[in-house]
Amino acid sequence: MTAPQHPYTHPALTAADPELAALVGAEERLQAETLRLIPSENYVSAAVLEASGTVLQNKYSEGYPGRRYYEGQQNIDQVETLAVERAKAVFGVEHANVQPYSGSPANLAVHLAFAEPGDTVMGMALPMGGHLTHGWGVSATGKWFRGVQYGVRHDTGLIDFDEVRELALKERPKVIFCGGTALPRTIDFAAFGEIAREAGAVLVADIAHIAGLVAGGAHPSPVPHVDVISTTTHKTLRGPRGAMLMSREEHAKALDKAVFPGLQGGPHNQTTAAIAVALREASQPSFRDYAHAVVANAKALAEALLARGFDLVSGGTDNHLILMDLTPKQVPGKIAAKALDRAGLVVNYNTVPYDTRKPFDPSGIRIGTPSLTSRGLAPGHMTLVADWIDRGVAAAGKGDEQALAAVRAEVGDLLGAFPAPGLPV
Ligand code: DSN
Repeated sequence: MTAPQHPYTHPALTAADPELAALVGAEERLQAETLRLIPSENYVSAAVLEASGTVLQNKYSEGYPGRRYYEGQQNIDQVETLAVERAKAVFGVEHANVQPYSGSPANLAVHLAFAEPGDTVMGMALPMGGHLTHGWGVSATGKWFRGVQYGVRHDTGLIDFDEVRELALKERPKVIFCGGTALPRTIDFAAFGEIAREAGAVLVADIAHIAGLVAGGAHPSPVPHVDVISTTTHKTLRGPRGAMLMSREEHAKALDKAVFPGLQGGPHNQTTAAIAVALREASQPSFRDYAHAVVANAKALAEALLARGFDLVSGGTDNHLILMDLTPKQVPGKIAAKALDRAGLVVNYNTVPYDTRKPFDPSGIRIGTPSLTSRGLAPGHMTLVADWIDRGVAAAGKGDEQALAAVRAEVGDLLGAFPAPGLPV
């Protein structure tokens, strides 16, 4: 049987497994032809993609460079050391561990390093914009530890630091997390730092969403204010799916022990290599331009959405992310997200603070500008994007499939002029 023809080039895969190759090709087309607005997604460069698909994945390397439980580490030790040194340079930290498999294991390792089962940990509540792994009840971090949670103010959509301080002093958590997954505003690391010191807690900044903005100087760095930095590497940082933990030297041992042997076995060396490549890219002047462009695009998009009557949580954005409450438009988030998907605009439905609807059928959608910025779209294009979202949400309310198809055609026309990094088209 001959493999099906398609314009994408994975010759070995196509020959060995045409069915799977066809799915990869279809995903490549989807990522090329749609406007990807999920704020935690991006396009990695061809170099990052290549690094993550290398023979480095054949090697077991439990331990750390120079202290492994397997031989044959002549190259792997250098790969990991490169990644570690680049992380230290890009973020200005004393210690970096590049082995966590992703953000959730990284955050569980933080718990393991600084708390005992049953101890109190504090984080932002998931429906307020926090993350599952900051002590939310359904996560291991909320089942094995006692999670106490802060939120945002109902009237402003902003963190109430009086509430955070009061809760921290009352509950005396071992660990406090700041950061989250649906926070459109600058995180005030200094304010959290003061509170954590007063409460005697280890402060962890989870910068997964904004790591690329921090690296590129488009968001203040947490380094002077926090004890530990946790981040994924695949969001605004534009690396492979992975994670890092960073800290001052005093916490290095505890974090390293928690990652291996506390939680994980052998690191994914191909991912470590791709993290090293992404960090090299993040140290270039062009990455600073990208990071600032992500924010400029988000601000322009927020302005254009506000002008079209959309209700944005906190009234706008300071970073890459916009959280839209669609209640005034009388279209539930899930229905809007699914309609926008049919219109070629890929978003995710999301709870908004104080949501009266359920997490699986919430009031909002969450959008962001990392992917479209990586394709080269500029603030001047954001009126068009806002217009498509506006027409898409209106069409969702009316079940107007023709209007959605019209938007999809326009999206395809524009994106044809902005090839996506890393895709073979
Ligand atoms: N799911 C990630 C996000 O989309 O923000 C966080 O885990």
